[in-house]
Amino acid sequence: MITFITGNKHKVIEAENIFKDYDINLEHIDLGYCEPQGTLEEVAISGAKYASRKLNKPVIVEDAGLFIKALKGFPGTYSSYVQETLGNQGILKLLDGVNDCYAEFRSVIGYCAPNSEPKIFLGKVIGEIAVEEKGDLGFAFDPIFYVPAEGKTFGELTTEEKNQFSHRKNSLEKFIKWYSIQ
Ligand code: ITT
Repeated sequence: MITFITGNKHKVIEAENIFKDYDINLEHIDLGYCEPQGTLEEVAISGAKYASRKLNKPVIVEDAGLFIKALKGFPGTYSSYVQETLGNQGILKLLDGVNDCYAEFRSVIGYCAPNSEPKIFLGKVIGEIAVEEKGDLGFAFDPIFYVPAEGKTFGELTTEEKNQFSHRKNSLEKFIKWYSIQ
């Protein structure tokens, strides 16, 4: 049994859908942990270590973000705050008149068991910031994250479809592969 520590219900839905193909039981607890200001990796390491000690259980946490090239990686580690404040319309305004629309989502999974040190697993997906919001599936930045190979934004993909190649799928799959041979 692994406990996924998150306060984001959308992450839980996606993770459950990914884990169902494997023989690993996943439970979810919204423990809340203090996120230091730092990289995704630093946040995942400290969160996983804190939660595994606190609950005395093996846990995973995830720190994720949207990195927009023309904005030098913004909102990156500030993604959650920026989504709540500027929102998708605010991001589209910042990119008004900008040609380079390259962006990537990154997800870092931190795993830790009570008596060991944390391990991290990085997943990415590359795409573009769309000119307008499209689709009402998914959450947060999904309607403005356009995937050229699909011809659709994440907001137009079902959980199953997004889970074929998302940043979260890639980080969780790396974790699952490692965990399965422990
Ligand atoms: P927890 O820390 O409790 O897991 P959170 O929502 O605060 O939940 P993060 O700190 O990892 O999660 O913040 C990442 C933010 O990046 C998240 O709140 C979204 O705004 C955005 N984000 C991450 N993954 C996303 C995805 O798959 N689709 C759309 N937006 C995403």
